[in-house]
Formats: sequence, structure tokens, C-alpha cells
Amino acid sequence: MGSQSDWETMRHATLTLEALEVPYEVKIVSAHRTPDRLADYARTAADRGLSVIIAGAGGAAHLPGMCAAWTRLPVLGVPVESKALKGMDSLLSIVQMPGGIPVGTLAIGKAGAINAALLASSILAISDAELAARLDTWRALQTASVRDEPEK
Ligand code: RP5
Repeated sequence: MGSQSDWETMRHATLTLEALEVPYEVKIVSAHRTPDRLADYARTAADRGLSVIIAGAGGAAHLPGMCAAWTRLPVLGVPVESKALKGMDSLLSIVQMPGGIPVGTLAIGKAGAINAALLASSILAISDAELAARLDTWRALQTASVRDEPEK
């Protein structure tokens, strides 16, 4: 994530990964304030054994795109809700990548963080049958938790 202030949103990705028993690491890497850290992180990610990167940032959210520029790993971008523009700035900064360098862009805020974790898990589950089974269970539990009618 681009800042400590993104944690309140991005922690939902970590909670989802934990529920699915997917190992992860969490780092603060700012495209603007720590550009060298970003380059090092993204350029070495594949060799360090990472498989998917979830990059959450807000405002002028260049982190996911710059991360994707430095690595061939799939990058999932989470637009963090900004105070001034409610995350529309984050969304547009992340989604509108030039052809050739993709970023898979999720929804603004908490839903996007959760879905980034689920999408990363789906990608990993292609070659991990045990994770695929955990993901199926997670989805079945979610389905079972939805009431037929609203509680009054
Ligand atoms: C972005 O700027 C971060 O991703 C964060 O969402 C936003 C504001 O950062 P802070 O000023 O709160 O550190 O780089």
C-alpha cells in the first residue's frame, strides 16, 4: 500500500487472505515518497517467490501502475477512498492504464480490498487444488449466510 493511511482499507485484503490460508506479506511502498523502494520491491518480487501483487493506493494512485511497469507478475489495484474526491481520483488513476501494461482494477475501498484478495486467491487456485477447495468452501459459506428475507 502507498501509505499507513491505506491500512484501514487494505487490512480487509489481509483478513480475507488469512481466512483462505493464503500466505502474504504487507509493505508500505509509495510511488511518490519512496520511488526507489517501489522499484526494488517490484523488480525483485518474482525472484523472491511472490505470485500476485495487490497494490492499494489513493489520490494520484500511481503505485499499481508503476508496480506493473517493473514486474510481469499480475498486479491487482485497489483504489483507496480519498477524502477530497471519494476515491474517484484513485479509481481513474489505477484503471486507465495504457495498452501493454495491465493492472486488474477492483472497486473503490473495502469491497475492492476484499475482492482483490479473492481474485488473487482464484489466480493461485488454478495451480493449487487445496486452495481451490478452500475457496469453494468460502464461497459456499457466504452463499449460506445470505438470508431469504430481511430480518425485521
Ligand atoms: C497515496 O496518497 C496513498 O496511497 C494514500 O492513499 C494517499 C494519502 O497518503 P497520506 O498523505 O495519508 O500518507 O500515496
